[in-house]
Amino acid sequence: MSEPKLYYAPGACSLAVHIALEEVGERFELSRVDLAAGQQNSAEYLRVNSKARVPALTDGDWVLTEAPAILRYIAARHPSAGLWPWDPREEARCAEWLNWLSSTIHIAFAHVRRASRYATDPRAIEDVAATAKRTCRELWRAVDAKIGVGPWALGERYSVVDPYLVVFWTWGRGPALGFDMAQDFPHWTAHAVRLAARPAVQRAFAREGLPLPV
Ligand SMILES: N[C@@H](CCC(=O)N[C@@H](CS)C(=O)NCC(=O)O)C(=O)O
Repeated sequence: MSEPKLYYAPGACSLAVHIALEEVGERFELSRVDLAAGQQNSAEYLRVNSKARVPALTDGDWVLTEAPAILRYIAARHPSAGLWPWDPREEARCAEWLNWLSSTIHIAFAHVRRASRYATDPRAIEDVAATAKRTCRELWRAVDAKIGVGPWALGERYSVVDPYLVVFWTWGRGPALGFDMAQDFPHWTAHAVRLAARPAVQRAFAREGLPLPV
């Protein structure tokens, strides 16, 4: 096996992949993409991922994009780490979470953070962002209820869903949403704090310069 390279941006959804790589103990390289500087649109990066997004995982000439697919790949490559359940119902539950997070939760947040992609009139852009923020609050509440007492998203089993979830938890506390995570989403916050006790999570947060959930 050669050493994979993760293209990431600090605090972006690539953080989930970064944590998963740390969890399985695989040697990997990190390559930072400066999103604020628009590096995702550079010719050099577009040759890696023509979709102009992070994460991308490369292994020699082989490139994989889309966070859920990369998480599944890392877990499948290291079955002994147990990050992906192989029981049909548990596996389906895992896929259900990943799909919801990437197709609904992430996209709702994108309407707040990148509202100008969804409207052109300045007032419409403002409205898209404000409406999406309310939608995010409802979705954040739904995630909180679905996590329940955990301890993990799938119950007793820690899986790739858990590091993916913490990404959205950090976005909740960030400036675009500014939610009081501990007060408004206590189950999700307990989950994030539990996650923060894991050495793999601590290494990834430290490397990306992010404060751990408290
Ligand atoms: N569907 C993709 C979405 C990736 C994505 O939107 N990544 C964001 C960071 S969280 C990004 O690269 N944004 C740069 C941009 O929007 O220009 C996935 O799940 O991996």
